Amino acid sequence: VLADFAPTLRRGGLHLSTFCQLPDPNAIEALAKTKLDSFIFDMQHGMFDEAAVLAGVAAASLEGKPAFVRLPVDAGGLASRVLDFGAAGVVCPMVNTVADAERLVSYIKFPPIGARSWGPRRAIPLSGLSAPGYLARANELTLAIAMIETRQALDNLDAILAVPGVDGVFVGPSDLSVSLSGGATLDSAEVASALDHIAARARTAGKIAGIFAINPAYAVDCATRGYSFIALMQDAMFMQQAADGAVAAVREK
Ligand code: 3PY
Ligand code: MG
Repeated sequence: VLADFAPTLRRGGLHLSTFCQLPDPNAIEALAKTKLDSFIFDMQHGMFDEAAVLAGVAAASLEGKPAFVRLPVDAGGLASRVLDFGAAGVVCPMVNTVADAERLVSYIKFPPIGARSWGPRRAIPLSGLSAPGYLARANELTLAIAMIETRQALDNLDAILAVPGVDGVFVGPSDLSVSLSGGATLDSAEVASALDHIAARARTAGKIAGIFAINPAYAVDCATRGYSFIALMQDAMFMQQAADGAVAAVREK
């Protein structure tokens, strides 16, 4: 599960993930049967706790799909733990400074890049590697992704991208808009104009450019702008939109 996706993602191939906020492993099993490439279990705004991450990684891996985890704010220590559970990488919200990025890397990468503690109980069997093999390849295979979602993060973008061990950045368009507009809107025009810049700086740094896309049209636009790691909508949105679409198709007859 770990071995396949990271090199493709690093090469900039389109990778379509989604945010999972509903922690039931049956829901993840169902989504794992779709053409989505991976999942991001959301411990920040979704209902995922550690037990749900553990069960969710199992459900996703039944279909050979990687599962990332978005951490709560200021919970970097959880990063090593979810990697030990077999998560393929960590998406960390509100990485605003070089110090934030370095702290993230310290939890995710083994020395010499970081200071991750050894104990990949679940990660080793899921990776199909031996313990020495996992130690040798974990820094390459498990991803540290820093969310860029404030004006401060935007100002520090190049420095954050330059931190060794940061594999990529991931735009949170809503928080970025809230920050850039001083709390005025979720839909600031300034975000749209920052999107090309962020993708271009990430690609120049040789790092992954990721973003959350609220709908397919936005995802297509982001892919055109150079984003390759796209979280396409959220699990509950898929359910609601499919249900409303089906109901409308019947009522409109
Ligand atoms: C944001 O838009 O702020 C996000 O975090 C998307 O998940
Ligand atoms: Mg956000």
